[in-house]
Amino acid sequence: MEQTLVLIKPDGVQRGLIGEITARLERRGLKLIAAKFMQVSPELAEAHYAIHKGKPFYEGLIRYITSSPVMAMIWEGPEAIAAVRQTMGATKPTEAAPGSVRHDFALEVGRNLTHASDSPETAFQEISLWFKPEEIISWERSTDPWLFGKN
Ligand code: DAT
Ligand code: MG
Repeated sequence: MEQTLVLIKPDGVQRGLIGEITARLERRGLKLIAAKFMQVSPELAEAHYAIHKGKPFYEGLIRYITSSPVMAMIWEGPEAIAAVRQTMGATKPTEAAPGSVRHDFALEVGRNLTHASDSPETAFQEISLWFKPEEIISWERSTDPWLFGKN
């Protein structure tokens, strides 16, 4: 079972879209295993976006993610990494598939509402960067067999 880090960025929080976005993940069948509402420090932002350091949008990206609180979560499920990125849509909202979060609620790449891990390696790194092991809850959901069943 995969786990993936999801952030609802400051624009999502400010615009009152926490419920809308998490509802889509819940409705799809993904399972929430950790969540915290937090102000991101410059140190955490820089570690999270280290791969983008030096790019023209890097400084603005750090300012954006630290500008106001975020909702950080870990979601679990079969192919959770691909599933969540599909639910969020392409990085540039005008290229995001209709029905995706970024298509339905965003216009600009600099205000694209969410972050989601893009591979098993980055998911592992990002989960350990954002959450302590004791903040992650392994739990039995009564609907798991109806969502995670293989035939
Ligand atoms: P994603 O968030 O879809 O994984 P990414 O990892 O390529 O996208 O980039 C991280 C964030 O950086 C992205 O959500 C928004 C910002 N970003 C990426 N490309 C950008 C660009 N060309 N101009 C402005 N911001 C950009
Ligand atoms: Mg990315």
